[in-house]
Amino acid sequence: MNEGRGRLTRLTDTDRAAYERDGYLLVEDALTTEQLTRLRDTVDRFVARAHGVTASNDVYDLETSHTPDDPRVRRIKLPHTHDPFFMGLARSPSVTEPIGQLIGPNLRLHTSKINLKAAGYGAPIEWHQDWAFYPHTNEDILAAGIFLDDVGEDNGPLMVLPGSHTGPVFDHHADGVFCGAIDTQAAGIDLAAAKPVMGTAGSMSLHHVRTVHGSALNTSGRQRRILFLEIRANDAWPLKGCGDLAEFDSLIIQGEPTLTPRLVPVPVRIPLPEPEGGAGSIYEYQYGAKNRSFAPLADG
Ligand SMILES: O=C(O)CCC(=O)C(=O)O
Repeated sequence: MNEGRGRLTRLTDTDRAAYERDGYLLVEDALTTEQLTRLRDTVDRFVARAHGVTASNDVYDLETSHTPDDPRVRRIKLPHTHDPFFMGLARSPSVTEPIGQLIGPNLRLHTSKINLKAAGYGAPIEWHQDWAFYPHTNEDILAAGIFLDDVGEDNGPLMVLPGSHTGPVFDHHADGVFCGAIDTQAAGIDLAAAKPVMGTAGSMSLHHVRTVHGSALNTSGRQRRILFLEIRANDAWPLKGCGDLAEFDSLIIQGEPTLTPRLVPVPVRIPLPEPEGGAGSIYEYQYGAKNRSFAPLADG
C-alpha cells in the first residue's frame, strides 16, 4: 500500500490557537482505515516476535514482569529503523499536513517509538518534558501520538498540563544525574490541572516539545497502544549534535535539508550526566527518579 495516500486534515484557526495556548491538540480520525489496519498488523507482528526474547534490546523494551514464555513488551524502540512502513506513514499527508500547519512545512523526524501499555500492567511514564531529553536550537518540535486503540480515561491516556509549554524547563535530575522525570512536588506543579488526551483509534495527539506530560499504569482490561513520531522543523538542530549528516538528512520527511540552523533564545537544560551504565529508554532513566507521581504495578 502507498502510505502517501493519507488523509488530508486541515486544521482550523481555532485548532491552531488551541495548540498555541494549550501546547497540545487532538486530530480526530487522522489516519485512513487502511493506514490504521496496516499499522496494527505491523505492530502485532513485532509483538509476536518478542516470544523467547530474554532481555530488552535494540527493538524491545520489556516490562519488569516480562518472561520469554509470557512476553510483556512495553515499547517497540525506533520502529522507523526496523520497518519502512513507519517512515512511509511519517511522510504521508495524514501526518505531515496537520503538523506542517503548526511548525511549518519543512519537517524532519527526530525519533519514533510505540508505547504499548498492555491491559492490566502497562507501565506508567512519569511527568516530563521531551525538551529536557533533546534540547535543540529552536522549539518548533512536537510529538505526534497515533492511537492504535480507543483511548479513554481508564486505559492510561497521555496526560498533559495545558499551557506548560510556555513555562520553565523543569529539573529532570535526581542526585545530580539525569533521570528523565520531574519531581512534581518539589517543582510545585499543580497536577489537578492535568488533562487526559482521549480519542478513537486512528486519532493523533500533538504535543509541544516543552509540554509537561506523563501517563498512569493501565489497570483497565483494554490495551492502549500509541505510536509516537517526534517531529521537528528542518532547521531545529539538536544541541547534542546531529551525528552523521547523511543519516540526519535521511530523516527529512518534507522539504529540503539546510545547513543553517535557526537559533532562538529558549531555556535549556542539558540531560547530563547519564546514569551509570546508561539507559535504553525513558522507563530506564526514570528508575532513577526519587519521588514518583504515578503508582507502579504492585509487584513491578
Ligand atoms: O505513552 C505515554 O503515555 C507517554 C509517552 C511519553 O511521554 C514518552 O514515551 O516519552
